[in-house]
Parts: sequence; structure tokens; C-alpha cells
Amino acid sequence: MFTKSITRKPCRALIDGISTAQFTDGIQQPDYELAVKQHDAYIRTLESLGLEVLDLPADERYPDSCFTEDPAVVMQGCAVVTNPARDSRNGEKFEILPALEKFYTDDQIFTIDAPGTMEGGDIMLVGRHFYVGQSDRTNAEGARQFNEIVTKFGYTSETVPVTEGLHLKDFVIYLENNNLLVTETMDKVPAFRDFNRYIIPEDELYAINSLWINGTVLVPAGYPKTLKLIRDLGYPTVTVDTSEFRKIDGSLTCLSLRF
Ligand code: CIR
Repeated sequence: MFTKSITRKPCRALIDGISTAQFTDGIQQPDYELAVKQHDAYIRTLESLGLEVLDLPADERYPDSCFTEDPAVVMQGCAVVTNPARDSRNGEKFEILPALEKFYTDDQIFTIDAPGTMEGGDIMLVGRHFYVGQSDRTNAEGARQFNEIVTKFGYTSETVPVTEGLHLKDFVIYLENNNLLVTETMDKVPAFRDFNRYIIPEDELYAINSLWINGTVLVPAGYPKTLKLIRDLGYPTVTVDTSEFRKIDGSLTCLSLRF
């Protein structure tokens, strides 16, 4: 069960966030005002599911800083400050640290250091085992350092190649109860063979990044097939509109740290 979350308000510079969606899908820059409303609604949803949310102030220096999932990985008894791969995001690691210090002592906070890179979107926890996506953002050295840290706290980890795009959790997500939502590619990954795997259709791939919170699943608004699939699996669901974040490749898990 999660009891806490760390989020950060979107900044006006959000419109200049890193985006592949704008090129591949021909969509426009995000609407800042609408993004703020969607972010508020997201926080209200987390609160309604029992989380106490620390919502950090907007930081105009970092267009993508509302995606607090990336500069840290949090778990019971340990927090890892990552080393975001892109220059425009790297400084977010310094800004997330004071927030982590509210919940973790100095001996519980670790860092991924160069030449290691890592972003939290590549890290998926199942029980006490981490799947670490090796992607353009998380390299082998980052994964190695992460493994060394988390094993001290009774966790294990293994790497999984990310060959389709940004982060691991855009292509596979764990919904507890041994259930995974996957792409066709992730469906074939040996590391996932013992899970119940549900392939999300091509036209709804964005909805793979749904978010389990204390038994309920948040699903991005506008993906009816995925919503039905998740409901048919027996989960209560809440739809959350993330249209403005999608324009800069952001989705539900990216918008918070949960622990
Ligand atoms: C980026 O490219 O870094 C941001 N525009 C999107 C980050 C999304 N984060 C995530 O999936 N964890």
C-alpha cells in the first residue's frame, strides 16, 4: 500500500518539454493552463486513494520537472537519486533531494553517478524485485549501481531491454495480482514469462502506462479498450485526463513518486 507521494507543479516552460510525440503524431505543444488543471485533478485522485501528497512548487528552469518519477526511485527504507540522461533534465536530481530528505535519513539516500545514467520511468517494482529498463535514458552502469544499492535493502534487480521508445513503463506495467499490461514486444521478453500478460492494442499503447494505487487503477482518459480490459480483470478504475502531458511524452506514472 502507498501512503505518500511527491509531485511537482507543471511550470510554464512545460511547453518546451522534450517531446517525440509532437514529431511522430503531429500534435501541438501542451496548453499550460489545462496542464495545471489536469495536474490538480491527478493530485486529487491520489488523495482520494489515501495518499498524502507533497506537491513541490513549479520550477521554470526544468521544463520536464513535473515528471517527478524520473529523478528518483523510492522504496521502503531507501531512496535513490537518479542521474537523468538529458542535459535539460539532469539538474532535477538536485531539486528532488530536499523532498526526499523529508522522508528518508541520510543513510537511506543514495545516488547514481556518472557514467551511470538512470531515470525512474525505467524502473518497475514487482514485490521486492526491480525490472530495470536499459534504454536511451538508463544505461548498464546505472543499472549496475542501482543493483548494488538495492541489494543492501533486501531487493533484487534485473535488466530488460527497452527497444520501442522512451521508458520501460511505457511498454510494460505491473498491476499487482501477477498482471502485466504489455506491448507485443514485451510479451515475448523471457523475464516476464511467468506473469499473466495482457497485450494492449497498437492504437491504445499510451494506456499501458496505467497506475495501480492501493487496489484501484488510474487509466488515462480516452482509451476505452484498455479501460474495459482493466475493469474486466476486476479492478476499480478512475480515468484521469493527461492529454497535455502526453504531448511531451508524459503519462500517469511519470507525474509522481509513490511510497
Ligand atoms: C522526457 O522526455 O523526459 C519527458 N518529456 C517525459 C518524461 C516521462 N517520464 C516517464 O515516463 N517516467
